[in-house]
Amino acid sequence: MELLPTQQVALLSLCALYILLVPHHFLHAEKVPEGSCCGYSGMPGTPGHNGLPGRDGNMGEAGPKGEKGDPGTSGAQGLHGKLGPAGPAGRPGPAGPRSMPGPSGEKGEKGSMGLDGISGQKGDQGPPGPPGPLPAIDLVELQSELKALRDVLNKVTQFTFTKRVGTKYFLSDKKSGVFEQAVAACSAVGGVPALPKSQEENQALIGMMSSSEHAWLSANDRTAEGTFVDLQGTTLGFSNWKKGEPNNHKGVEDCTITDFNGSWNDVNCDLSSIIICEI
Ligand code: FUC
Ligand code: CA
Repeated sequence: MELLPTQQVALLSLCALYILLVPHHFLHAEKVPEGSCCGYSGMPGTPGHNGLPGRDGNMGEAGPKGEKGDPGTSGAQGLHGKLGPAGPAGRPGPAGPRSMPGPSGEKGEKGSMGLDGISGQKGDQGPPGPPGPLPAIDLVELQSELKALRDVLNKVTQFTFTKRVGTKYFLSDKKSGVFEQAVAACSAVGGVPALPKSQEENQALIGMMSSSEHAWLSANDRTAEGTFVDLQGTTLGFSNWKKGEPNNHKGVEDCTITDFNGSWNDVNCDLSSIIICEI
């Protein structure tokens, strides 16, 4: 027969009450006078069932302190600190190079009239002025200029005959050849056969020629008959043609020579003439 939960609780309660009361009954049983009671105590009942599980106990006391843990990993790098204060000013640099002395002073004023009534002489020339300000020197430009000068010097000193006019140099060993040989020889020194660009240059050129000589010029009309150009194909800005020239005599004259007088004539390019270069 199944008991309802309330019935089970009532039964258990009765059992508990019995367990509490029966020992008490036995302890006091002797004190009851014989014959005063209505009957004998019964036999102890069978032990009751185990009770239900008790409630959770209270939390225990705090345990002992644990051992020290391992060090943690390094944190990320922090932000930059603030800019520090400016350092102290540096020591003054060494004195710069001394510049060139300035130009001499102007002549002094005429002296005042002397005691004897004769006018005074002009004063002596003043002393040189103080050194002028140092010029700004661009060392890179200076080195480049120096190299260019060396290059020109090396070329110029290779030739027996040289003539400078402005920034141009005419160079020659008075060797002869056809026009193409003149072009090749001049190209070897970074130049071209002579081509005066002014009367001054034309005069300078003939200044290095003897009376019987004629020399090649760069001027030619090989590309377009009648149109004389330089070796870059640029039309001439200056020319000094002899009267009646260029005449393309016999239809075979595409190159140019100058004679000792500086007069130009178109001639056959295969003619032999002296080679004078310009750089
Ligand atoms: C003139 C010149 C020619 C050639 C000839 C002998 O006709 O124009 O170039 O020198 O003389
Ligand atoms: Ca001619």
